[in-house]
Amino acid sequence: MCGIVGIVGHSPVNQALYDALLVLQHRGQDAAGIVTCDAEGRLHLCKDNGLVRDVFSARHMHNLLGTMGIGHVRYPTAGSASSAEAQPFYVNSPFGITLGHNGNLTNAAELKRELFLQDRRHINTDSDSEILLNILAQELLGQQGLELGPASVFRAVEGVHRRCRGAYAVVAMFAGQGMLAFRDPIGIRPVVFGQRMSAQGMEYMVASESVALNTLGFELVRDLEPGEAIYIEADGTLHTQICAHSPQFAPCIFEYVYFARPDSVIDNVFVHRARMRMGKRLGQKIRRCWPEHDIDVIIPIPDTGRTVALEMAHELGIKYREGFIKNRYIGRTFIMPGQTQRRKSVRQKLNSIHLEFKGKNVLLVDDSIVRGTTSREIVSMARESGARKVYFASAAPPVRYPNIYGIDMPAADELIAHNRDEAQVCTALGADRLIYQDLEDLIESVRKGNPRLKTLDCSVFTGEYVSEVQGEYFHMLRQKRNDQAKQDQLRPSATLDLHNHA
Ligand code: PIN
Repeated sequence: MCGIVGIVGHSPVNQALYDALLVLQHRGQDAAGIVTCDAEGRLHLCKDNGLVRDVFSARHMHNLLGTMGIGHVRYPTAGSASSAEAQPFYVNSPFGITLGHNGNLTNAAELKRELFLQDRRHINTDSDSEILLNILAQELLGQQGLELGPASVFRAVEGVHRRCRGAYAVVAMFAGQGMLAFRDPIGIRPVVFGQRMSAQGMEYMVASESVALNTLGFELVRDLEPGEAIYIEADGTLHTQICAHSPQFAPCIFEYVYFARPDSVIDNVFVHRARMRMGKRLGQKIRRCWPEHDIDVIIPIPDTGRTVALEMAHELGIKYREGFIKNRYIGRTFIMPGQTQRRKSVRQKLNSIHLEFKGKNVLLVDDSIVRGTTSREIVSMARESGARKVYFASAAPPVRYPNIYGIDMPAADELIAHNRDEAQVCTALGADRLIYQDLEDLIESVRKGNPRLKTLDCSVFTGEYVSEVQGEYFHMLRQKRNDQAKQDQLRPSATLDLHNHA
């Protein structure tokens, strides 16, 4: 997962872009980058691996001149260890384009071949964002006359939609000309835009999440529609257009489960409210399916688990207690592969308050169970803290299939629920009972906020993908994720940033 931002303002945008990336840091901790464009049309780029606060120094900030710019934070994905893959990417022809992308192209290999053979373009990284940038550049080049303006930009985006498959929320900038943002025709990844009045006129901002607009004093105008593009000229003139022929609308449900910040509104749904509804429905399920339960206390696994657990407790009339304390200062950990280390890292991050567990039947609540390694460790911590019975509830249904739309998830066979039924997952976690949210309830928890959301991408639960995907893609994905895992094990002190996503 990644975060994107772009601003067309009337005063320097370097600080605002930096602040926006800080607010979007949860979407990617692997690398960060900003590119600005000054009054002469010259681009200034700074990007590297690391957290936002570590990538940009005061010196870098001084060099990021101009009133228009874009930024990106990147989540670690398979094969992306090199800083050469930090974004935004740049291509000099035509016009000098820079681009940042959130998502994943499922036909990247084919596009890369096409770019080389037909378009004579060389792709120098394994990043599909570099491919996307070159496709956009090529689509602009292929047009009659070389005028850059809303019409040619939107036609180029149409071309991108025609050629690219998968998920992409994109921000791009044309040197000295303007900023472009667009969303794939299925609207899988989120993008919003907002405006702010300044003394010199209206300023515009696009971002992955509305929270970035809020903190910078921009008013949220709306989400981009699936297949829609927005082009803001350097002087602040705004243009929007739907550039896809038959857009569908199936945004990713996982944004609501835990990726997005709770204070964001995505596709008109308050993320926080969606999580509250998940808790309520999960509570109702327990009342329905386990009326004779003997739960003494509900304990959340911080952070996302809290909202869900609180609503469950309310719904069931059971006590809610904080039983796990998270170390906020954990920072970077040097991980050696293996169970002992994994155990240690969970325990460095979370510690239990014994008295909340001792002699009690506890229900632990988390947003989801993915690999299961953290969850298993937490169940055993609860037992060691003296719990009599340990029950586990997940606000999302079993995650059984790989994500192909830009969420960094392990290969299918590393998912604890892959090829396991619920009872088997419960045993694997070492819990006394496991309660999963029903998919229908999860979907309704989100849809209640916006009934227009007829479909959501739920592929990690169902294995049904909302876009057309070639069978060989899954084979390639398995290879890539497995190869990456092997590589990580070979690195003498493989580093993994232990950010807040378990
Ligand atoms: C935690 C979000 N959430 C916690 C991410 C753990 C799965 N894990 C998914 C649970 S936070 S495991 O809110 O961002 O802090 O099932 O793979 O062990």
